[in-house]
Amino acid sequence: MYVVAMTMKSRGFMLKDTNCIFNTRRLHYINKILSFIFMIICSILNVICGYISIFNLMFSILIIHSELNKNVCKALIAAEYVDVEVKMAENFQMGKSNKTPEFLKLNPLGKVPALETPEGPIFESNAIARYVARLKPENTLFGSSPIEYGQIEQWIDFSALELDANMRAWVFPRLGYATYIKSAEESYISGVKRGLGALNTHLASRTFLVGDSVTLADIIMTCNLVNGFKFLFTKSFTSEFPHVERYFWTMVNQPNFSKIIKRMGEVKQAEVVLPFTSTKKPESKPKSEPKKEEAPKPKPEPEAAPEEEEAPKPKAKNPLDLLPPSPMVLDDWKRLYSNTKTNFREVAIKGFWDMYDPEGYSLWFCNYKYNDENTVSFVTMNKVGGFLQRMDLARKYAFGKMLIIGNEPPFKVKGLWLFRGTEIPKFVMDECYDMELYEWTKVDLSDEAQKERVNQMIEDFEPFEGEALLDAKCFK
Ligand SMILES: N[C@@H](CCC(=O)N[C@@H](CS)C(=O)NCC(=O)O)C(=O)O
Ligand SMILES: *[C@@H]1O[C@H](CO)[C@@H](O)[C@H](O)[C@H]1NC(C)=O
Repeated sequence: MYVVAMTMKSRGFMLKDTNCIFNTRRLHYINKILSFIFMIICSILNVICGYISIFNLMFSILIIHSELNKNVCKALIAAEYVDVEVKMAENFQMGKSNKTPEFLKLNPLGKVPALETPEGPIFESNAIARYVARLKPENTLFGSSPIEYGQIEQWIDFSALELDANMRAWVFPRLGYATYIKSAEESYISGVKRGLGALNTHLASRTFLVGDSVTLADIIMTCNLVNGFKFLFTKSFTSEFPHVERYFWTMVNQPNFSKIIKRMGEVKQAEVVLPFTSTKKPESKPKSEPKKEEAPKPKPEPEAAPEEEEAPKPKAKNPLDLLPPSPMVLDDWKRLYSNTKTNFREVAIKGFWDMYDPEGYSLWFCNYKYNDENTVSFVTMNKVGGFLQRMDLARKYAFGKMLIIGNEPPFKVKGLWLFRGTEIPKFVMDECYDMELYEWTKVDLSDEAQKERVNQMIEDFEPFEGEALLDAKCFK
C-alpha cells in the first residue's frame, strides 16, 4: 500500500514539472489534496488487506513446507483437480528451514516436502498427494472401482521405485551428490530403460495410465518424469519410447498440470545428459596416480568422499616422531608408488621390499566388519572415501590401499596399511573412528602368501581373491 501511495505522490510532482498551465501555488494545493485522497484510499485498502490476511489465516489450512520441486508439484496438481487450496510455506530455505525443530516435528527425517494440516503433519510426497486428492469425496483421481484403485497404486509405486529411484541414482553423481562409478551408472540407466520400456508398452493404446481420465497415477508419474526429461532423457534416448514421450507432453500440457509445473520453469527436453557439475569429474585423470594410466579398465579417481568433516590436525609433538630413526623414508616410497608407470611389479613392488624396514614400520591387513551392509556401490565408496579423508591426520606416518571388491553387492572392503612403528599408532586408533569398523591383522612377513597378498593389494591386482575390483583407493 505504501508503495502505491508513494508512486501516486510522485506522479503529483511530475504534474508540477511538466504541466505549465498550473501555477505553482495551485499546484501545491492540488498536490496536497491528491496526497490526502491517496492516504485515505490507502488506509481503507490497508484495513481490507488486514481482513484478507485474517481470512487467509482462517482458511489456508494446508501448508507445504518446501521450496517448489517436482515432489511438491504432485500435491499442488492434485489440489488443482480437487479444488483445494494448498499453500507453500513462506520464505522456506532448503538446508535451513528443514533443519529447525519445528520442521522436524513435521518430518523427523528433515526431508522435504512436509505438509502441515490442522489434523497433524504428513511427509513423503506421494502420501501428501494422496491426502490432498482424498480431501474431496467423489472425485476420480483415485479411479472408481477396486481394480482401478489397485492399478493407480501400482503405477504410483512403479514410478517411485522403478523410475524415480534409478533416475535419482543416475543424476546424483552428476550433481556431485555421490561418487560416479561407470558400471553403477550403466545399471541405473538400464533400470530406467527397463521401466520406460514397460511404460511405453502400456501406453501404446492409452492416453491415461488408468481409465479414461487423469488420475493420481498420471500426476505422480508425470512429476517424476519431469526431471528425467529436463536433465537426462535426450531426444535420441526417448525415441525408443515414443508413447512415453507423447504421454509426457500431453500430461505436462494439461492446464491443471502446466499451471503448476511451469512455476519451476519451462520444461525443455535435455539436449545432452546433464554434465558433471561438481569437482568430481570422472573423466579427469587422477592427478597424482599415474600408475592408473596402464590399468586395464578405468577406475573412478581415488578422491575423497563428499563428507565434509574436518580432519583433526596432527598433534604438535607426535610420539612417532620420537621413535629411533628409520632408513625407510615414507615419502620416497609414496613417490616411487606414484611415479611408476610401467613394470609396476619389477619397479615399485621390488622397490618397496628393498626399502621396507620392519623395525621402523609395520604392515597391516584390514577387513571391514560389516561387509553385508555394503549393498550400494557409491555409498560403500563414499564410506571408504570418508575413512581416507579422516586419516589425513596420519599422512606423515601412513600409506594405505583400500580395495572395494566384487561385481555386485554386497561389496567387500579390504585394505592394506603401512604404519610408522611396529604397532598401529595409538593416536590413529583414538582419533579415527573408522578404525574400529575394521578387523586388523598384522602381516606376517615370514609367510610368502601374505607377502604376495600385500603385493596384489599395492598394485590393484585383478581378479583379487577371485573377484573383480569395483574401486581401489590409495592413501598416500
Ligand atoms: N521420498 C521422499 C523424498 C524426499 C527427499 O529426498 N527430499 C530431498 C529433497 S528432493 C530432501 O529433503 N533432502 C534433504 C535431506 O536429505 O536432508 C518424498 O517423495 O517426499
Ligand atoms: C482442472 O481442475 C478443475 C477443478 O479445479 C476441474 O474442474 C477440471 O475438470 C480440471 N481440468 C481438466 C481438464 O480435467
